[in-house]
Amino acid sequence: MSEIDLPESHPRYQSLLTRHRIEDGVDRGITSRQGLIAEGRGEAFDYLLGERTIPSADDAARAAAALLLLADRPVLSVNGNVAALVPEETVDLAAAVDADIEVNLFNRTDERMRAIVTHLRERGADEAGVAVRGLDADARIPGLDHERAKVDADVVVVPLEDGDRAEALAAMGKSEVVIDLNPLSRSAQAATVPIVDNVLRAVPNVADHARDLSGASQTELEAILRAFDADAALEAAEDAIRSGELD
Ligand code: PTJ
Repeated sequence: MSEIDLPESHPRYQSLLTRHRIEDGVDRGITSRQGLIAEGRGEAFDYLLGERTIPSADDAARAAAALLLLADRPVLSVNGNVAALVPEETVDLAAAVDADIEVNLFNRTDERMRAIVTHLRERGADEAGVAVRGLDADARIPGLDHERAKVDADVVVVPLEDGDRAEALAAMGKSEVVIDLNPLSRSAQAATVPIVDNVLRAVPNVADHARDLSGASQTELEAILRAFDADAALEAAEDAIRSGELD
């Protein structure tokens, strides 16, 4: 049994766990009400994908790990949905690739910023020595009229992001890893490495690949990245969704 009182073997386990975490996130002032809607949209895509990591998404997760290990200043961006769904996993990924975490909210309020920073610190960031930033935002992403924290990184992981921000980051010349269940979203299309998968599976998967690649040379990491084709990965995901090969 687990936090939702269902065995992991239950066919709706992952979906019910996700809903529970998002609801709880709203109750705790971490997730926005729009986050509930975003979750519903994500669930529909995940259902069509068969709630599994398709091979092209696993390749993308490996390429993302290589990109993060090659980065000088990697940053993992966290919003209200990510904080609710994968707090420990995000801290673990940050520790695996030596990244900072930065809280960036679409619907920014100081209360929610503080709640998320505290939540991540309590969920292992302080213990792992992972910096959680965002409260001291000074530089803004140009071209966005809503308030967003600074991004002074060379590689940014943006899970579940809205398209404006992903496009603005791409225009700034950042390398972006986007985790989004919708291969047609502007975020996924703007990404250097789009991972079409649920954050619940993708974040730990990237961390596993990073640990696996920790001894790889720069040349090997660059070769993994060169072999990755973002357009082909998006097409493979769209095919999987449209052909709907459900078990
Ligand atoms: O906490 P805030 O204020 O920063 O707000 C966060 C949300 C997610 C509400 C905000 O960024 C937003 O409105 O996003 P969108 O435009 O609804 O886009 C969310 C994208 O994430 C959609 O393409 C969904 O398919 C996708 N998505 C939803 N749940 C998941 C997901 N992708 C991966 N894993 C999920 N669990």
